[in-house]
Amino acid sequence: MAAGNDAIDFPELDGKEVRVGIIKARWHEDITDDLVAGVKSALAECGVEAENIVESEVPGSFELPLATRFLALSGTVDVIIPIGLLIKGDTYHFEVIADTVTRGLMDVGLSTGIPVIFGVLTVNTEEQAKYRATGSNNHGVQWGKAAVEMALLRASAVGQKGRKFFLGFGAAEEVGSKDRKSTRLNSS
Ligand code: DLZ
Repeated sequence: MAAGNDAIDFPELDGKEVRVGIIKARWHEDITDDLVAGVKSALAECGVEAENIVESEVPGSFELPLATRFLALSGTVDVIIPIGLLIKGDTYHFEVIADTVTRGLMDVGLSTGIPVIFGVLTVNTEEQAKYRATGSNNHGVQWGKAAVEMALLRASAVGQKGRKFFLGFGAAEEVGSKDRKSTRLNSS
């Protein structure tokens, strides 16, 4: 059975108007940095402009859902890729937070309508993590492509391709490419 990046094919994806948020957790940072690099290589391949990529970070994976929600509500991005690594250790930490973080991230996508990609590796060992964060098996690559695909799906679903929704926080008008107009939900 195909695994990793061989497990899925992506169509041609035109990301030139897509704005992407990346939030990295700093636990196991050498590996989450590699995952971010994988994401960025896929975004570049899809034509996402560097100026349309917003990057932020949090201490650990537990902080990812709230940070993702803040960014989703800012109205400044079309899709968010939270990136973290949870390694099963000697304590009960992994069991306590793996499901919670997953559910939290899913909830942000469903409640805000901004697609959230699941960029959290949940593994038993550091070796497993490294295998999934390097070379042709870098899972960040499929997360980046999934992000562009979901952003385009949302644009098509809401019928507002190329426009932003202002959902509550932040200064949406100040971010993104300059020739694109911001819009408020209830503007005339
Ligand atoms: C505390 C902790 C532990 C033990 N392990 C991890 C981990 O493997 N991956 C990760 O992203 N974060 C870990 N953390 C930190 C928590 O996610 C969180 O940052 C702290 O508990 C502070 O809320």
